[in-house]
Amino acid sequence: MSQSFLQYAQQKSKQEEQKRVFPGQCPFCSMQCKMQLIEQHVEGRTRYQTIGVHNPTTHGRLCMKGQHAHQHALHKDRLNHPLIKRNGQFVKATWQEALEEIKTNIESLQLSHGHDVISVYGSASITNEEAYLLGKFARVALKTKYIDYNGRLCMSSAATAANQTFGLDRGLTFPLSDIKHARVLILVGTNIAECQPTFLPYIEEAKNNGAFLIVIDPRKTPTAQLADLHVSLKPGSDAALANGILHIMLHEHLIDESFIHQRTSGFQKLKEHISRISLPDIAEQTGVTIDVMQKIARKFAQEKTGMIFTARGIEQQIDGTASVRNFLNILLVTGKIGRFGCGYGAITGQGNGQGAREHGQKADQLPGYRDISNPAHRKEMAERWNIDEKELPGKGVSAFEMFEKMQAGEIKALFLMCSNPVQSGPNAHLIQQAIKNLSFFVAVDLFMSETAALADVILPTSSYLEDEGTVTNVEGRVTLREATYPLKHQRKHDWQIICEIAAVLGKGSHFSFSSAEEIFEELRAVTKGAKADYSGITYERLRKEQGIRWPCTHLEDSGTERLFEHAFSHSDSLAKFAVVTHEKKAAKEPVSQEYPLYLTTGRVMAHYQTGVQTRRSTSLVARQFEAYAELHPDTAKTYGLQHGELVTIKSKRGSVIIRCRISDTIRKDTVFVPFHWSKHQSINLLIDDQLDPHSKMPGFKYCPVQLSAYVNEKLCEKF
Ligand SMILES: Nc1nc2c(c(=O)[nH]1)N[C@H]1C(S)=C(S)[C@@H](COP(=O)(O)OP(=O)(O)OC[C@H]3O[C@@H](n4cnc5c(=O)[nH]c(N)nc54)[C@H](O)[C@@H]3O)O[C@H]1N2
Ligand SMILES: Nc1nc2c(c(=O)[nH]1)N[C@H]1C(S)=C(S)[C@@H](COP(=O)(O)OP(=O)(O)OC[C@H]3O[C@@H](n4cnc5c(=O)[nH]c(N)nc54)[C@H](O)[C@@H]3O)O[C@H]1N2
Ligand code: SF4
Ligand SMILES: [Mo]
Repeated sequence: MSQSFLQYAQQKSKQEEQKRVFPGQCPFCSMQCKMQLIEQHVEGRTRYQTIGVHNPTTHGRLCMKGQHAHQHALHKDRLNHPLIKRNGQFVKATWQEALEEIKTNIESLQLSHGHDVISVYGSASITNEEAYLLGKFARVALKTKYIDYNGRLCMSSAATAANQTFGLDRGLTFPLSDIKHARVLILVGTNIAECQPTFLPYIEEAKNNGAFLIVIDPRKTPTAQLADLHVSLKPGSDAALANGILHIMLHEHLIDESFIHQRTSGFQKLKEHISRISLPDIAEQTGVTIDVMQKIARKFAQEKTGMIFTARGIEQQIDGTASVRNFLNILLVTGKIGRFGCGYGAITGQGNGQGAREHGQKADQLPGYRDISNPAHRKEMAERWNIDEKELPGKGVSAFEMFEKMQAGEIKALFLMCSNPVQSGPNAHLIQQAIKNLSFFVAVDLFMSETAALADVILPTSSYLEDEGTVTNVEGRVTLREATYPLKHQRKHDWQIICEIAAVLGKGSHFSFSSAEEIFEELRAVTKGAKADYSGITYERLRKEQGIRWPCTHLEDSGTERLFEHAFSHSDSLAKFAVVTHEKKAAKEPVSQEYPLYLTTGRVMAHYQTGVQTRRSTSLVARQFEAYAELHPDTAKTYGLQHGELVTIKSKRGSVIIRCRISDTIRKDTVFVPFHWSKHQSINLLIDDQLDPHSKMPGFKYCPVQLSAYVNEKLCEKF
């Protein structure tokens, strides 16, 4: 007995010896759960396991995506060395060859066509250091005005709305720990249970304290299932619904007059506008009864505290900015912002959805939320970058508009870092054609994505396990992602790749960084005095304090938990009401006899974005291996469709073939399809490319379609 115990103990200690632990932070959503990868050699085999690590945001929780993230990071499909396309085939190249190829092509194109011939497309899945550096690379090394990023398709409507209403855009205006103190929560177009699973306990805590939960979503999602009131509105009708709620609030005098008087401007105009609204019209447009609107208005106004959260359901609309602003109007008329237990939460999406939108990847923006068209901001940044202000390019165009310019031949080259627009952009046919039209295209990725496959040069990069840097999470908390897993093969970090290309283009002196921390030191310095001020944050502090919420203006500053307690960020300190005319919706492609159903798109718990990463994880694929079309049983009956059958879904732009999932969790006039799958399941082949005029967001959540049972004609011919 004692001998076998000894043997056991010896074996155990040997295993422990062979065990290595790597710190990390999940590469997926905006919760940025802290984790550890445990690598263990047992009986000749290496086993991997990811476990959660305690931290102030998620307290050690992980969802299924985080638990299996290492499966894609360690996957055999990872790119190991640069690739150059020769005669239509990718061939293995050295870094020197790849850099030479890039230099020659960029220099000759810019010589013939000017600096703006090249565009840069970035991402909110890279670190703050890399997002900052990419913006600097476009402006200082390439000297092009054309830079934008995938966050344009993600957070731009919420960001624009918050800027217009409050004068500042930070995802949550309060710490997550305040949520439990709110008496009523309104969630608009956000499926937290599947998209930020480790956020959900904060909502549950509020509910346990007696909070009333209202979820506004055309589907009864796992989030909506927790609601005290689920409002299943027609897709695309959020702006109208908010007008209905405002109408009742004003009519029944459910408003906070002293807050409106002291802290806002523009109320009179809103009041006049709302007085002209007809509630029966709103009920017709939204599919929500006046009774339900009354319930929301009364509950939200009468409770002492309340919060409103929005995400892509309301935001990814061609009136997304106006719709969000109309929900912010509700916060303002009831005085539920700037005090404890109240506020606005734009649920950020990608891991660095917050930070990556602050530091210069946007077409109109310089680091720290500076404005590229503001002469004072330009002067400041030119000085800090040690360039002449005249050399600093002006404002470019948004993500999708860059593809339009590629198609038109005006932009002839693209440097793409960490995105897969062929699958994630609207009107995917056009994006594909635009990319094929390029003279030169460089993609930096972990894998041969659908978009990278079209590149002339692919550069292999490091994953979350290997790449250290800071990431700003959903509550505006800047966190340090430690990463010590060895960088294998010929892979390089995104920031190293940027620096090396800058060097071959003769701009090395502006990009002479040898670590992420060195870049962060520059980012701190240049954001001093800007709206998104990181100047008080250091790696050392982040390690010690486990994250700091910006603005943080000096080393003794503990950061900012709650925004707008005393003043909003507009120069007059007031928040601005917006008049939102929901009739503008007429600009949207209408449902018609030919295209009678609304298509809306989104996510499932097991997969992430275009699926390039999660479709390579066996555990996640096992949970969901293909796309599906969620349909109401009555709709399925109308079209003669059975659960599990294939259906063709067609819009004016294209069609896809997808398996039906029949469920009464969705409206009868609506079909839902997740966007994680490619080829004939790529739902963006159907989505229109009309953009919100303020944020330039496409309408991913609204598209008139028709359905028909899929018939395989080739197969039919055989019988
Ligand atoms: N599992 C998973 N988690 C993720 C991601 C992922 O890909 N997979 N991606 C991350 C990213 S980048 C983002 S941006 C977030 C997205 O997070 P969410 O915005 O929560 O996710 P979506 O599924 O895109 O859309 C949310 C909901 O909007 C609803 N909706 C559709 N149309 C309308 C409408 O007209 N009005 C209203 N009110 N609601 C509507 C949909 O039914 C859906 O349930 O998730 C992040 N987390
Ligand atoms: N129909 C529809 N379309 C949508 C949406 C929707 O709800 N419906 N949502 C939109 C939203 S919110 C978003 S955020 C976009 C997302 O759209 P994309 O940005 O296109 O999606 P990802 O799949 O995250 O693409 C990231 C790519 O970068 C690679 N990658 C991962 N990590 C790294 C890294 O560290 N460095 C580099 N260089 N590469 C890396 C991955 O392998 C992958 O190929 O899609 C948008 N498109
Ligand atoms: S996907 Fe989001 S919630 Fe899930 S483990 Fe990763 S960061 Fe956490
Ligand atoms: Mo996103």
